[in-house]
Amino acid sequence: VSTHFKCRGGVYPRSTIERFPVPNDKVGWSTEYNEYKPVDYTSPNINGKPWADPDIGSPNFVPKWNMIDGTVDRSSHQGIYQILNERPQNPIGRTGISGRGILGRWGPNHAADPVVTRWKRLNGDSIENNTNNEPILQFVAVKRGDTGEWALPGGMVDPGEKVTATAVREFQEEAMNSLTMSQELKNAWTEKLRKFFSEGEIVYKGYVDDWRNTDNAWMETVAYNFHDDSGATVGAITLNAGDDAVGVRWVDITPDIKLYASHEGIVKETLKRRLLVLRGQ
Ligand code: RP5
Ligand code: MG
Ligand code: MG
Repeated sequence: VSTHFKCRGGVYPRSTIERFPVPNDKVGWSTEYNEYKPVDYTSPNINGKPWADPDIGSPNFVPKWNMIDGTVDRSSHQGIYQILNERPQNPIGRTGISGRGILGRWGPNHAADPVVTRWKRLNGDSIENNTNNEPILQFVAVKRGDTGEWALPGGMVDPGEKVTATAVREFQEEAMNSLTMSQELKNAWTEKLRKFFSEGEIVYKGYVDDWRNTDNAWMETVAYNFHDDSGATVGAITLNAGDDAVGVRWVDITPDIKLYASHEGIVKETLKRRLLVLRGQ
């Protein structure tokens, strides 16, 4: 991502605050924009939440920017971010709103995204082709409860959690509804899918153009591709939307696909890589 669009313009999520307009040529911090006066907004709902930072200036809050800070990773996949007036600055640029908005962390808010794929098949065996005679790759998408958009079933990295573990946990929560399973059933599934989920490959790492981003808080992710080549493991299970997901299904990765945040780019990159592997390149 060299710029951002989805976190510019319009009303900030779950608020009535209008973002200050940021034209394309005024995104970068190095471009002068004297009129720029974003509203400072940190949602009162994140106050005191265990996953949220205290306010900057709070007596016991001594964040270590740009590094691992205890169990919280405050380093960015984008490189070193700047601190201005004690606040981290969005590495892409202006968003029209300052503060943390509804994000818990100042600076990077780390997430993980599972890109679970299979080839589209006809009657279970032959692989279906598109008009260019290329096989069609499908991925597991969830319908997000907040925006209603289709998205990768990703989520936030818990303090101290390994990022790969987050990707697998979020898939199980949002696409398999593991949160309502008995511990026994959950363990059985974990065991059954252990090998499948141990063979993930990173397809993207970095900034996410998420509508919640602000000038001082933003989403970053690591997206892992877990591919079911034969379609016999995850490709064959019954999907079940859970947690904040309100729908789940296999979606064809087509050129005109529209998804939440920067997820189109991530699934298209996954398709490119899978086709290369398929052709033995
Ligand atoms: C996106 O938000 C990430 O790519 C990930 O999919 C998601 C994490 O946030 P929640 O799903 O927990 O809201 O930026
Ligand atoms: Mg989740
Ligand atoms: Mg999620």
